Amino acid sequence: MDAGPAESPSPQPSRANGNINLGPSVNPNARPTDFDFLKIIGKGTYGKVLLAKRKSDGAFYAVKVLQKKSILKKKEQSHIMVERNVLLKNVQHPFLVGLHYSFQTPEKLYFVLDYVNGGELFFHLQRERRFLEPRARFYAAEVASAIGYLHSLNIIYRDLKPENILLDCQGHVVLTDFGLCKEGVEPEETTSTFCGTPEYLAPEVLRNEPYDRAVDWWCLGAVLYEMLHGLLEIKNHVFFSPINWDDLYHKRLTPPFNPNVAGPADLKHFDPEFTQEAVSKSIGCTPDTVASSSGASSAFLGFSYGPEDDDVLDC
Ligand code: ISQ
Repeated sequence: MDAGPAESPSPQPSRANGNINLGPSVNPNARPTDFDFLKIIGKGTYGKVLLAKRKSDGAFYAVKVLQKKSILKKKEQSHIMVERNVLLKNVQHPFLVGLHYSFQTPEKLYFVLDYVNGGELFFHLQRERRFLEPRARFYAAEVASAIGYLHSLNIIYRDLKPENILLDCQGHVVLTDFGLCKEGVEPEETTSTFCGTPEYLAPEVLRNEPYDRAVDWWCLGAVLYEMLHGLLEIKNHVFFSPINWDDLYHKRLTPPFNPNVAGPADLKHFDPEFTQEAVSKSIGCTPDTVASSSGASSAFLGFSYGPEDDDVLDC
């Protein structure tokens, strides 16, 4: 923190004058005109993150700007307060984004954060498809270090995913986006608020069941898997971009070629080398006569599979 925090121990928002209590990080003298806002570098549900240059000293920051009106709805507000509290709970770790100070105008909240410009891990992973094991291990270890630290403060991160993992200019991990963290969950305690990105969420979170800090290790496992095995599933490859996979699955796409068969007995597309061969009589025997003599029936228990009676062909 490089701004002298104001005395404000209460974590509760105060709506007097439309002001929100930003707690100890608030810098009462700061204002938006202190900065030149240069670029938008991120967007989320609650606002934007901008690259900003402080006029007084030329320092660069990532300034997260949130619209009060969009967060004053109760649920969302609790997220922001959680974010503020998490960022302020003296949460300081080499791999967690640092909050320098915060301030507000009648319409907006401003969080002045470390600016990191090594890119999203997700971006690098997409470009390189996958990382070799030592590189994946390095990132996973830095993330694990940050997660372990949050857990030591009884904070569950919950929304670990490659988009929230940035790299700093040296290539170290920086975790951002504490808006979805769950505070104050003791080791033996569980919580059940649903939040986060479905792809990476632990099953208990998805099922809305009570969960604990183990969900973060689940997410780390998912991220590590993606780092090692590649982000794409083949279905997301640009080659397949015109394909709607749901339409495809439901056979709503017209095939580019019609085999034009006359009916089930039309075998013109099978190799005559097969179709001209005589069918052995034993193939038509009942299971009893074949299996009982060889003792083979028990070796293939459960092998038979089939629809009930109507084993019909479509054409
Ligand atoms: C810091 N630097 C770059 C981007 C960011 C996005 C969100 C939060 C902090 C950030």
